[in-house]
Amino acid sequence: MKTNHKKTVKIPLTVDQKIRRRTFISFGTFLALGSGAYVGWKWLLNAPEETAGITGGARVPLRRALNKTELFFRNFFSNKHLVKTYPVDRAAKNPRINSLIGIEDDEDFDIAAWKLQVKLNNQKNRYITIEEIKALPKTEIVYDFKCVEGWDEIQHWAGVKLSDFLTHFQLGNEAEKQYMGLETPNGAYYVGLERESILHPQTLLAYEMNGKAISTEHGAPLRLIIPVKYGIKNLKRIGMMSFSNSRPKDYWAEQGYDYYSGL
Ligand SMILES: Nc1nc2c(c(=O)[nH]1)N[C@H]1C(S)=C(S)[C@@H](COP(=O)(O)O)O[C@H]1N2
Ligand SMILES: [Mo]
Repeated sequence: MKTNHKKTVKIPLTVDQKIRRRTFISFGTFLALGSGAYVGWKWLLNAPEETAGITGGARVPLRRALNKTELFFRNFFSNKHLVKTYPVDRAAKNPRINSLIGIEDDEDFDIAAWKLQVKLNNQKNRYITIEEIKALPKTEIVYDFKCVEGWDEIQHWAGVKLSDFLTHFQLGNEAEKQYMGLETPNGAYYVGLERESILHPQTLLAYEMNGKAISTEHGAPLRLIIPVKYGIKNLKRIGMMSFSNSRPKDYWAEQGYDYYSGL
């Protein structure tokens, strides 16, 4: 006698069942991803705030990720990579004026008495006049200046290469430090910059724009032109220069902007 093989018959799912199954799967996926995101968000939210001060106080893991971008770019940064330059006739004739912190709020400023204050490693100060700076080799650049607020403009600047300035004034030991801090004479606007960017061959202490002395609004008598950074780091009217191995205070980083602000 032959045994009867039990046949398992696959009954096709009805359309209704198919829909229900798909709904179940997609709802399950939604639930899994959703709760994952929620847990992640909770983790970030419960994470302690970064110590206030240098940066705008994001949650520690988030700030850590932002600081990692600085490390990443610093490691891959090459001083041989140059920002694109343009012919002089492409430069804006009346470059825009963006913001005047440390300039319009300083009624006591006397340009004739101005000297650049450099804080040395031995805690002493060195004072350098604009004539001493203008006596150094002049470098010009025409490049696309970019502001984080979303505008850019081709501009023509001239001054001394920051690296030439540091060599000439024997600030080599100071420049060994990881960061440079710059401030306006009244201390109202200030930036911090890492060593690689200050030594970049296109970084200038500028005293001319479009072949003439820089105007007050654009940062007379001396401003920073650092093409590898966004406008926020290009401090106008430099009063004080310092060096350190920890990040100097930075006006916009305190407001939550990226400290590195590189291009
Ligand atoms: N002292 C000082 N420097 C400053 C600023 C400022 O407000 N004060 N603004 C920065 C910003 S956000 C930009 S985009 C550029 C604008 O330079 P400009 O006014 O010469 O175009 O200067 C930078 N340097
Ligand atoms: Mo800016």
